[in-house]
Amino acid sequence: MKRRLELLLPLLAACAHTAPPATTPNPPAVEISTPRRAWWKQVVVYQVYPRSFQDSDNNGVGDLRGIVSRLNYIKSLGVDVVWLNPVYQSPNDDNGYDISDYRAIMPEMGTMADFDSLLQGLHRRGIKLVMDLVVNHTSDEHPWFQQSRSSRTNPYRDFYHWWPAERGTPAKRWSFFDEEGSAWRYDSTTQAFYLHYFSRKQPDLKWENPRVRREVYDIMRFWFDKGVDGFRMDVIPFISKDTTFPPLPAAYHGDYVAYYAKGPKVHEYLQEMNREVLSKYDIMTVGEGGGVAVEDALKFVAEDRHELQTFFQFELVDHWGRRPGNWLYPDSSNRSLPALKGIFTKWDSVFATSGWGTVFLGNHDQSRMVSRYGNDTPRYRNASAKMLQTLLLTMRATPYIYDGDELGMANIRFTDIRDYRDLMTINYYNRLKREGGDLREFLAGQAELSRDNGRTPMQWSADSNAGFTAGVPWIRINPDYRMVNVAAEERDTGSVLHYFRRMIQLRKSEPLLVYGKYQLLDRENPEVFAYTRSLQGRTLMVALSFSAKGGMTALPAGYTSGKILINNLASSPLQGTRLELGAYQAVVLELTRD
Ligand code: TEU
Repeated sequence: MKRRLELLLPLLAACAHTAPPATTPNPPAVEISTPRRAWWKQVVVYQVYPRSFQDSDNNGVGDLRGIVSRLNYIKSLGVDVVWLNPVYQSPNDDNGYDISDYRAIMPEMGTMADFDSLLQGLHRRGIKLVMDLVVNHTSDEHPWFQQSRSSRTNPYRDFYHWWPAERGTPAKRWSFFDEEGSAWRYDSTTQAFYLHYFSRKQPDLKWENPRVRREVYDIMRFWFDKGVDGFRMDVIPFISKDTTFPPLPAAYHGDYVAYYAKGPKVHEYLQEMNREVLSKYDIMTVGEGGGVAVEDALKFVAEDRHELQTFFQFELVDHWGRRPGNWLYPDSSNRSLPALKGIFTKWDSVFATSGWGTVFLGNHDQSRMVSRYGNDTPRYRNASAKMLQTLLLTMRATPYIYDGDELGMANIRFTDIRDYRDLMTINYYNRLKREGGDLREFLAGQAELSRDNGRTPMQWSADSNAGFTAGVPWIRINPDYRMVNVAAEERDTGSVLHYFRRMIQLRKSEPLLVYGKYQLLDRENPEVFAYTRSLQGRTLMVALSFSAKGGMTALPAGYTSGKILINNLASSPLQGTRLELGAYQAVVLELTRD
């Protein structure tokens, strides 16, 4: 029956859209929005940042065998998929996002045999593995680039974007990481500039060349044939370029990322990739969708486009608490709970009838979620970390949890530039220094926002170096590890870790939390984010206090009581049909009408 209903849904949707009378603003709210089911919509994904997860050979860098030794822990969380950041051969200018051999493992991470045992170990435990696919650019040490730069007539010349110097200086393109800000780098060997949206050691591949695309598809097949279960595709909307390289159109001044994400052939290439590779395997795909505006979202993920299944949207993480126009600096006035709710609600509605969303609040490019969206002071850290987990696990979207966030790990807040390892922070600092900028202000901002906040090692125990390594860790360990670590949280049933496991169990036992319709409540409430999720006559309500002062809200009209399914504090917030939430309180209730 359920299956038949699903088959009917697109039909119902089509009917609902046939020419309503001119006066009807919206089609009636029939439950046409129940999405088709798929395994990759139901999973909870756990992101493992391999450099910082577990070191097995005491060189201070996490590695594959280290992850293998922690598989039972990963299994115990209840997650279904691991997304692994790049472990391929790389000179590590950008921690593996600069690949010099796509079919080899970098020695710091181990060997291909170690990779195989990780894949088998995960599969034996019923966990899938998603790899990072970084193909907008390679390392400048990749043999393709070595060939390409060697002469203008080399067969690999056309694997990258070159601008011959006799044509003058190319039109400005901004780089995310470059010390001088430009995405063009002059190379004297052939007297030409090459394009690099990221660091000068990350030249952009020329997707316009069909040989490049064939190589990429071969790499993808290599990993799928090994048994990996999907790809997270790094900056995938950037792959297509207008190769005439005109001046950046005025509409994109101040937002070059949006321009990069709108290349003329991006959809043609993704459709080809889907036809050639993705459609042949039962796998999952998630594109890193930086720069993709909400109105373009479905072009990437609507089922009938045959491109990707999902992507990460950056509207929240790129702007929340950041200075408009320069994301390296914080701006605490640039955060309001109604705005945050608006973003979640808008993105939910995009995928109401086709496509599918993702939700995340932290990853290896972000500071820690509890520090950024919650409150990491000792008094509120646990409650606010649990509250944010509740949000992630009750949205209609595939949730991604970054390692350490299941413990409530917080920002380390480096104050000395020598502690930083991230080229983005270091290069920008050097540039500012050269230009005589305000270094103190910059460092104060990075203490809150730097990517290294999210890259400090996993905190396993109160032993030395948090049980991460017996060597010298590649980046400092947050000194709070003595309090916040896996071993301590395992012992304490009230810990963030225990709550995380309960919350995952709740999501997995309630298909409603995956597929149910989302409805925002109490839109303007400045302290409480509340919404319902409903499916087949049942309704759950989620109420989250984003404030140390707590907050008030109420059951939606028509409901008289609620049964608490999960609560991150000991006290019940229910007072009749009102909810009086404590500081950072989070509850999920099943609503009833008497
Ligand atoms: O990140 C791309 C990146 O810089 C985004 O975080 C960007 O700020 C966003 O898309 C803009 O909206 C990816 C990787 O996650 C990162 O670690 C790499 O450094 C980068 O690509 C280069 O490969």
